[in-house]
Amino acid sequence: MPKPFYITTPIYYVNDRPHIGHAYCTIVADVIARAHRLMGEEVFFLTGLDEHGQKVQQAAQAKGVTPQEFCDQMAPHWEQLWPKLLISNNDLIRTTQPRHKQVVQTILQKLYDAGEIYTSEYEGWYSTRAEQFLTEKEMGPDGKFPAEYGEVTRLKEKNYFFKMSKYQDWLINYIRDNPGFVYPDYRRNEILGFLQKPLGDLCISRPASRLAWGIPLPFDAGYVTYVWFDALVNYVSAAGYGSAEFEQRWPADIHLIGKEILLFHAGYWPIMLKAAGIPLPKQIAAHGWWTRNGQKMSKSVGNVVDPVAIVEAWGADALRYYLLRELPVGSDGDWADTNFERRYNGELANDLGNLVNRSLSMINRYCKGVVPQPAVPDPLDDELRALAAATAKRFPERVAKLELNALLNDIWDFIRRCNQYVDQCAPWALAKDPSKAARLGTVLYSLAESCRVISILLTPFIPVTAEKIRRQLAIADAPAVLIEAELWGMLVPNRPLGEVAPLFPKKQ
Ligand code: ME8
Repeated sequence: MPKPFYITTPIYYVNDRPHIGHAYCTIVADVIARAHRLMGEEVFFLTGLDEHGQKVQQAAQAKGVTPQEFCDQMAPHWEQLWPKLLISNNDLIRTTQPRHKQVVQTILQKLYDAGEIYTSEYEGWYSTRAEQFLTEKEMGPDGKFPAEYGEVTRLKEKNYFFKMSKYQDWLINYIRDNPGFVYPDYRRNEILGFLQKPLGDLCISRPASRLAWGIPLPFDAGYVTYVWFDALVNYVSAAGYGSAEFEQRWPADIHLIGKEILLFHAGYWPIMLKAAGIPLPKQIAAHGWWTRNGQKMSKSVGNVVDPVAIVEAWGADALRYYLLRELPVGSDGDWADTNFERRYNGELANDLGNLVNRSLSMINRYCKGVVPQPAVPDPLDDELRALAAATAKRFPERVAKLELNALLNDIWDFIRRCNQYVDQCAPWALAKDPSKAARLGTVLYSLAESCRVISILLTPFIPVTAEKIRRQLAIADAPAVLIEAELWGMLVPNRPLGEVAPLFPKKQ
């Protein structure tokens, strides 16, 4: 079996309620996963939940339940969200699962045995919120730590440290020599800039007396594993580290993450893997942040966009479309309700919805609902056909470069060209003249073929709508495959259409 295309999202903190930012990352990963499936590849798409650490322990205490009970109560908020967003993940890892704990302990033991871990007495500033020791690097010019670290206290502890600093030069060279490793380019420059300063060794333990909710160190039961060390390992534990399956799946092709956790993924993680003798993932891709009407989303401000509310009001496809069309992967975006509605009404309902609806309705009206037989094409048909093929041909390269919003722009250029073609060819006028029957058949066939091509190209982005188009064309029995978008003439003439219905009801 060939190696599957392996893509991951971050594992989200189980104690949060999912909002549009989490939905965004998982939807982008889903579009990439579906695009690779459409290209005929086997895909392993992983998401998951980060369940250890102080925040969970504290939240559970406040609720009077055990941390495990707390996680089990919170996990369904996440597990139930993904199907609503049409997420096609193959696995969902929870860091409290035995399969994960075992692998974390195996890797820790391996590093310990290899002399990559040592103990040291450490005194420093500690942020409970960030669950990390802070140094002067994090301190602001006013001598205070930024508010995002919450309460910072002085701690003196014996802890275990991972010898990260000795790999710093290796990492810098690796990132320089592998320009595609960190995406986009400006994030690669950011991490290289960051690596100008010494990384230091990583404190990978927390005394169990202070924090019990974590994976015990295999070589010292008095300590649990630092939550980030635990969390990053999910990418290999879910892939079945230690089994034959792992050799098949690993390395991951893309770790998709938000820009704020770049250092963990492009700094700590490659070093952990290198030290453990595990190959590196091929790419760390960092996306940007969504704000709402220019403001950072936060529960206290009350401006959080709830993905479930959007799905209930507009449908999952509309949400997926907006998030992907609005910005390139990497850029920040601003959620503006008016903008969402404008794209829904203008691009989904008008451009796409009308094209499919009027094309197929005309086949109903003028051809008794049967796909017409095309006759000799004229230059307008040739042009439409060439644009369809060119759009489909560009698809793999766009996906490989994560140019998903540019890919949607390409598809919409084609959709708009099709609408223009309708106006130029005016089938309603041709229908009035019996001598133009052959031309009418050709025009309507070209339109039905265009709808077929569009349904394939849109499958990763708006899978429900793509399927609806295919049902209306009566071709939903066969799965969409990209190669068929490059071929013109796949629709069999003289076959009846399915039931034709509007794709996107207009909303005011
Ligand atoms: O960091 N805009 O989990 P997390 C866009 N458990 N994306 C956003 C966003 C926003 N406003 N807010 C969150 C953690 N995200 C760790 C990860 S991985 C080994 C451990 C997305 O629940 C974005 O992808 O805080 C970000 O990286 C992720 O949610 C963080 O989720």
